[in-house]
Amino acid sequence: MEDKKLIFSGIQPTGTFTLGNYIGAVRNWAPLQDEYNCIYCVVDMHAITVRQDPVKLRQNTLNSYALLMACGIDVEKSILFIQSHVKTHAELSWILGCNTQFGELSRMTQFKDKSQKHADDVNSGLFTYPVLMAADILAYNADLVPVGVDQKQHLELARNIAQRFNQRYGDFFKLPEPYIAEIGAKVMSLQDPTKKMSKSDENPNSVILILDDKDTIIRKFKRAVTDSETEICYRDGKDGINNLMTIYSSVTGKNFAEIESEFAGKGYGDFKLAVGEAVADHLEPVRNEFARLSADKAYLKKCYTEGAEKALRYSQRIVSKVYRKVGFVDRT
Ligand code: ATP
Ligand code: LTN
Repeated sequence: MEDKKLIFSGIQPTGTFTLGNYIGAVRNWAPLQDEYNCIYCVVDMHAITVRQDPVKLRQNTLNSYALLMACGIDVEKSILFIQSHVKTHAELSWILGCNTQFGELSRMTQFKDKSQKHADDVNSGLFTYPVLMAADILAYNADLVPVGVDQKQHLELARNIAQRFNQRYGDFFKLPEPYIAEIGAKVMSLQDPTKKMSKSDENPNSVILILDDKDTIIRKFKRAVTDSETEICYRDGKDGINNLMTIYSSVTGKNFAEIESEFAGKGYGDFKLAVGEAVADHLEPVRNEFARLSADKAYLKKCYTEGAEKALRYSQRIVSKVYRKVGFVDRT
């Protein structure tokens, strides 16, 4: 690889990507491919921190891989692979776990949220989830990590773990920086605009899936919760409208002032319809490309096999050095 900065990011195959995943994370990944060396990963090992049906997990993992390609990740330019195919992630995770404090992990808000949501299965993987995430990033010594704003805390922890390792064993890891989009870093639920739009939301009307068809997308936007006023403008307290404006802005490229004047004097109904149409039109090429790719299983398999080989080769160099640093005996 040429001497460019390295980007790493991952997404869980816990279902079809939402518009939140797309706007907050995945759509920003493709444009980075020319300027940086990029490594992207479907994190199936993270997904099993909450119960998954094995048949669905396998299908969701393959779909997520194809969806990333449909969103413009080019396997000729970037390394795109499935986490469980590359053993260095789990190996490094163990070592990093021995350099992470119980107290640090206890403070993670995602752990608190998810252990409340899945109170019958607060397993140790859920607790050490951020350690595996740090291993994903540090196994490649990545410089930048594009994520939505909800992952900022995990990234800060990854930096702290790297720093502690460097203090104990000598400078080795780079401290990865978050790379967060200015607009759309947190897309909110359409039914409760104070909550983030999430794949695991039980109410399907809260969430736009990027494979939803046009009618479904428009119907969900028509039902979006707003407020009892009439004016379309971005203002504190107008969470629903602010969210719709953010979404509209990120798919059309228009800024908030342009959107306000476009809809001056018009009602919420017109605005919701316009947002629905703009989103559906924007996502149509992604849907078409996904359908094309999913039909070619042999090609997909070739891509993820080669991706895993490249990722293993890259990360193995780094993880071998870590083994030596912590005092493990060379195998050969
Ligand atoms: P789950 O609801 O199953 O926990 P999720 O929808 O949060 O999943 P992840 O796989 O955890 O999805 O996240 C993938 C990427 O999408 C991350 O970078 C995350 O920050 C980003 N992301 C997730 N939800 C949103 C959202 N509502 N707005 C912006 N970015 C988001
Ligand atoms: N925790 C992230 C997914 C994820 C990730 C990563 C993101 C796992 N490993 C490494 C960036 C870098 C999430 O839930 N969105």
